[in-house]
Amino acid sequence: MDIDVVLSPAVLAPEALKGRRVVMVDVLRASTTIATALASGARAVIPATDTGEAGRLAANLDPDFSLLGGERDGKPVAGFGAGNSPAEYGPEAVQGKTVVLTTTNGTRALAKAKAGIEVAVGGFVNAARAARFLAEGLERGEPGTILCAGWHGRVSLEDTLCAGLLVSRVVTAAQASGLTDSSKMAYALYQGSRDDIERALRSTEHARRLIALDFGDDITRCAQIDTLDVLPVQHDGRIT
Ligand code: 3SL
Repeated sequence: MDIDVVLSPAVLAPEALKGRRVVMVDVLRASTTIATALASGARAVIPATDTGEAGRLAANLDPDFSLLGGERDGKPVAGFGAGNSPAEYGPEAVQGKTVVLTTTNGTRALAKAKAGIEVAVGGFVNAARAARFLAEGLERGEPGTILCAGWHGRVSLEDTLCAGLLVSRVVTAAQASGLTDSSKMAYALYQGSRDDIERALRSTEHARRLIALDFGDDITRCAQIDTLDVLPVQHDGRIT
């Protein structure tokens, strides 16, 4: 069963995504925000790797039908219409609009993910759809990679846990023995935490940062499993 997990973009070998379906996972919070925006009726999310690029992309859009959002190290960016809290991307804020989003790690991981043949965004909230995307790829002979966004090149527990959930949805327990080491690590980690995912998320380094910034409620939202029936897919620089 060819499902690999890349624990951080920092360990992504240049050719590693060639010919593979990719699910980019940034549980706290870019994946959850992107899935929430699309579930709330956003027309598209355009990911940008830096704030300057995001500003330029947004400047080309009708201000009545667009929203410029994002964060740096969790904090909203001065002059942007929204930060990166999924709570800011409800229908009242994004329905019918194009969202330009730049985040510290998630949108940068999406830029690297472009090397895959198909790229989707996954989190706990849309795990069923992300797992189906990987399973359908395997049926067609397309191997899959779960690319964890991590934090500034480091591994994140929350992304690894979500990768483990996706792996567990795609492989049987018997098949798990044939996985790559990183997939096995994610799978085992998830099996040990599955009874209380929110508790596991709250124990992470990034949860502590978010709580210090007063975004503790976002952790509860990001820990919900299968609450959003959306599969954000990136094509030509747009996620729809
Ligand atoms: O790093 C990212 O892409 C963000 O999701 C981080 S934060 O949760 O908005 O701080």
